[in-house]
Amino acid sequence: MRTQVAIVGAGPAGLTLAHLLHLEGIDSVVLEDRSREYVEARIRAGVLEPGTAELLREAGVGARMDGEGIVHHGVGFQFDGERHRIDLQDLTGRSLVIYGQTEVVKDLIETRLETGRPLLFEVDDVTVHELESERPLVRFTHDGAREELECDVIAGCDGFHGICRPSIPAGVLREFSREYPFGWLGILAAAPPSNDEVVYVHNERGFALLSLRSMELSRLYVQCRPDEDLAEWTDERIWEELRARAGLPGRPLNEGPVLEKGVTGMRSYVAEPMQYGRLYLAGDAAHIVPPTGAKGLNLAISDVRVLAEALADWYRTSRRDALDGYSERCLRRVWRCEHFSWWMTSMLHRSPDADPFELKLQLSQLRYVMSSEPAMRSLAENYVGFDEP
Ligand code: FAS
Ligand code: PHB
Repeated sequence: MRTQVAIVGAGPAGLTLAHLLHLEGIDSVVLEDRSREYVEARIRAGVLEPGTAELLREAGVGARMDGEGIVHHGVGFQFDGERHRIDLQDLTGRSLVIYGQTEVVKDLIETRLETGRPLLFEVDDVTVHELESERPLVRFTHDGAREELECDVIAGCDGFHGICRPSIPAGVLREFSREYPFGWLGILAAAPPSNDEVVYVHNERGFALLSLRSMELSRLYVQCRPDEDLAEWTDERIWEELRARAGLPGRPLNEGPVLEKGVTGMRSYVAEPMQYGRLYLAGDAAHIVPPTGAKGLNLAISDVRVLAEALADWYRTSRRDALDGYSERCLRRVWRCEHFSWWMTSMLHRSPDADPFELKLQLSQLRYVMSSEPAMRSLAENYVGFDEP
């Protein structure tokens, strides 16, 4: 088999890259180790920055998002028994689209299959080779046959636990990371959202997040231990904890059947550089942010926008400067998002060994942000994201 760009991973990064390349007339093959059903069923992110929404529209993949997505002009914060709102539209002139990552992935898969270009599910034993040469190789097993894919470039879009980043020789990468002593227990509930917009809740019992997927589906999270045993969290216990943390007099939470629940660990992680020879890393394969800033999915899309432009430039002009500058250009935005996600996480979560001093600092910071327009504007511009990827 031969192609121009071999893409490992059919998450938002890999699928978006494949389509952006297709629009440039660049051929690719997408290799995914899970089944289509598994990939389409993963409940993950929900907040699309305007830049992400615009890219999907421009790429012709935004119709269902515009039909079913919910536009949010603001974001809520709740602490000390009070609800506050930051008006994103007023402060930045930009708004968000609430549209599940699950739906984005379904739209991208549908679009890919319509092009007739290769998207192989349930591939096994993917390995990458000859990264320093001009003819890198991807080997994999599909339908019981061992295949070899020759290409010009490999895009490692295989997430944090993929094989591409670890294929870079030892000593090349500088890795930066922080593990958090807590995680999120997330539920999808058949209950109309109690809130019009996403609400971040600071509470002495721990963080909670009130989000949604539609006017009938709530997406809710409570901070928990990173190694939480899901079996210990009955639906009733989850609702009880959400009421205790996020309930306000006169603002009851709408409750309903829990359709899906899961625990997500939290870490900050960056691998530098995001490229080695003919291998380019994008999305979670290169960096991870705690979901408190709603950046993970948006960063992945931003990386592949830069990579697709750089590859198109190279194929058009044989000039390599955009490709050679890929990592440096992405990392500027990556580190801005890493800092913002860390800052939001530190301000809103109660670490297990938290002392009263930390609580006082957090409340002081939250009160300051909600009472100062420059501070609100700073949070708002980070939350809606920046134009320059
Ligand atoms: P992904 O991990 O989405 O995709 C990688 C793909 O590569 C997967 O389909 C995987 O099956 C495949 N793959 C892995 N190894 C492979 C191999 N060896 N061969 C072939 N394929 C391979 N972000 C937010 O903004 N908000 C959230 O609320 C949020 N919640 C999250 C919850 C969970 C449980 C997780 C894990 C992440 C969450 N994220 C959230 C972050 C998430 O949205 C990621 O940022 C986003 O999926 C990144 O997209 P990709 O880089 O494409 O990686
Ligand atoms: C979500 O809707 O899943 C969501 C919203 C905001 C976040 C993280 C997740 O910061």
